[in-house]
Amino acid sequence: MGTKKEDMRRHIRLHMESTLTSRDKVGVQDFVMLDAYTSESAFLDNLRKRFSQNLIYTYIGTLLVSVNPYQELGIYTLSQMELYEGVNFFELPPHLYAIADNAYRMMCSELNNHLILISGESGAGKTEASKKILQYLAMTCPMTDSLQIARDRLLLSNPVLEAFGNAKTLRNDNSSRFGKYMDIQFDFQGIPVGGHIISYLIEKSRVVYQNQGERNFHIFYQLLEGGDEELLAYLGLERDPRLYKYLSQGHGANESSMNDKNDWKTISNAFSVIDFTEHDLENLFGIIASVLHLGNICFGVNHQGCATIPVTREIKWIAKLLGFQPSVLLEALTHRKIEAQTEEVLCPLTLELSTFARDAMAKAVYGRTFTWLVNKINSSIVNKEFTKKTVIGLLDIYGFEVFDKNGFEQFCINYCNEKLQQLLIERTLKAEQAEYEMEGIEWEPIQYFNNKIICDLVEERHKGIISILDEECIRPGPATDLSFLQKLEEKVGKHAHFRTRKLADPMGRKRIGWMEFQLFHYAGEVTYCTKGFLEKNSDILYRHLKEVLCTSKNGILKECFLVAELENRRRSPTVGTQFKNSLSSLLEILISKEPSYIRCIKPNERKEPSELYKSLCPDTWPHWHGPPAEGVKRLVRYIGYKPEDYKLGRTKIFIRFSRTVFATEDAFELSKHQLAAKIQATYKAC
Ligand code: AD9
Ligand code: MG
Repeated sequence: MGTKKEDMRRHIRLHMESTLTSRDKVGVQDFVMLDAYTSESAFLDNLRKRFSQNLIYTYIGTLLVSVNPYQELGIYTLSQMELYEGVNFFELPPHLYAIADNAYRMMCSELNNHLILISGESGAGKTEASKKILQYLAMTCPMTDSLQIARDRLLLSNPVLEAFGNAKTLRNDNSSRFGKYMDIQFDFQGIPVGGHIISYLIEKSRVVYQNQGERNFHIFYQLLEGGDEELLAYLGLERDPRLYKYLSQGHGANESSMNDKNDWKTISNAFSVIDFTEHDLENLFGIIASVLHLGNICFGVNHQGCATIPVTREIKWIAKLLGFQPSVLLEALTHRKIEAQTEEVLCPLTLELSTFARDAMAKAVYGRTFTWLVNKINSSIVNKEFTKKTVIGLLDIYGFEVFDKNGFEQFCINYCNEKLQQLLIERTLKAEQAEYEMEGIEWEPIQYFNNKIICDLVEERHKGIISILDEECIRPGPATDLSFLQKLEEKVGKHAHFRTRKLADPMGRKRIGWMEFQLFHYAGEVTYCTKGFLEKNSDILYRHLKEVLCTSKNGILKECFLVAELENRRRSPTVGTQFKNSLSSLLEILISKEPSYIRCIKPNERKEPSELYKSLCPDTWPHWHGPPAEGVKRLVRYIGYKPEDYKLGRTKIFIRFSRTVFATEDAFELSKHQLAAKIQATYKAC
């Protein structure tokens, strides 16, 4: 094996040397080697050259840039793993394995904790990268027989968490809807002995509602598609996902590229390895099925305008699976307990509030079950025997995302990405330049946008958007999503990175709705609709429903809903504040470790291989909503047309000099036809 490996390395080195002379064709493997390495166009040009040769990885010093190939490239084989094992970092072409191997060897030699921080927008390849790194470490690190099970559990925790925490969105068919930080623990000999996972804010709203073209969490479809007849009968479920309201709103159930049946097999096997008992699984799928039944409950209205529910099969199934009396559940879904002076009074709910209570129950049950799942996996993978451990931490969060409509979820996700970007800036660009200064080294300052200003805008105590939202959530008197928007205008209206319709210039105004605000993120402008912000931030589950859930005989719910919670009368922190606090703890974890960085890039919006074309102009991305002529004007201004280069007609753009078109083509690697088509399409569509 040793000789074969040496031969391959020699072959690769020879290949690298020969490619040095053809760098015009394949680019350079480290951006630092570019003559104009701080120029954006030289960077893109190099990336494009490499991508066209299926070279998806490039270094910037020790930071790895990865472009999602959207195809299998055969670069994650066992022999590739062996190739990178124990080799000096720059000796072989850039690869995830080199990053993983380097972190591992440094950890072993310096006996300190390491971190691999993977960032990039939604669909850029972070989750795939983190899985590949875990596989690399699992396959190449020394191993003992007794620890093989720990390794298998670590690996198999991934598909289970993905089933419950990932979903199809418009941007990614396997989008992470929770943040994940995983420590891989090693003993003093560098043997992986266990792990520990921390999860961050799962997108619970998806359980009850999905946008057009999107799906609920994979697990629902996997269970219906893969579960055997006996299991489905036990849970009272039909096989067709379209029969369930919580699965059919987005109409994305049957359009997925996911293989739910196969994935069900994978997770069924994983459950047995990770130590889930039959009883655990019975409880777990009892909960998943109950959520589906909950969604199908139909409320009626009595002559007083209050919600009613007949004792339907859904109520009976939920009561059976979760272990309540059907009448108790019925009452809790249609009434609220109000505390009068000496006693509690039952107050009937309107149809709207009952629907709200039902959805709140579904979200709470799913969200807490997810936390239970993470804890259960942790109890199976944490190794308590080894007290002296070093770790490699892997961070894989939900990437920056922009849709046509962005809500509270996107606000949280994008805030999280701002925080990571800030960490990256603080620890790379800023730290490095400060060091040069201290050492008296001559250097050319690199211009970069420091996004701290946006982090502050979101999170600053008493002044930031989260604090303003919290104030609206707890203040007495009628607070609404609109009053929240007005408070924002009042308190952060002058901020350079914030805008509402009222504050925008006349042209920009058309692009912002009455209920919306815009943030100018490091990755682009995002328009958020405030509708639902108050409700989602407060995340209220009526006390009456909580009481019922605390009496559940389902073993998992028993652990998730404790009576002690009912006794605590203090208001729990809002979702926004909890998220802010958990991100602050995450940053402390990250800062305490020796970092390696991977920045993933999404090459196109269509999830297509071999296509590196992103957006001609970030201003018009992802969709331009303003007047068409204005959109085209911005586009051509961004790609560098001079006013004398073009004239705008009523429906067409006339480009005067062919060199203008050619230059644009070169820059964006679009054929003349594609570019013209793109401009025309944008002109017509936008
Ligand atoms: V999100 O923020 O969770 O929405 P990610 O995690 O950045 O996003 P993900 O890793 O899920 O993106 O990648 C999206 C899809 O791109 C995958 O499902 C694969 O189909 C594809 N992909 C990503 N990386 C690779 C790769 N290295 N090789 C082949 C890849 N395909
Ligand atoms: Mg992901």
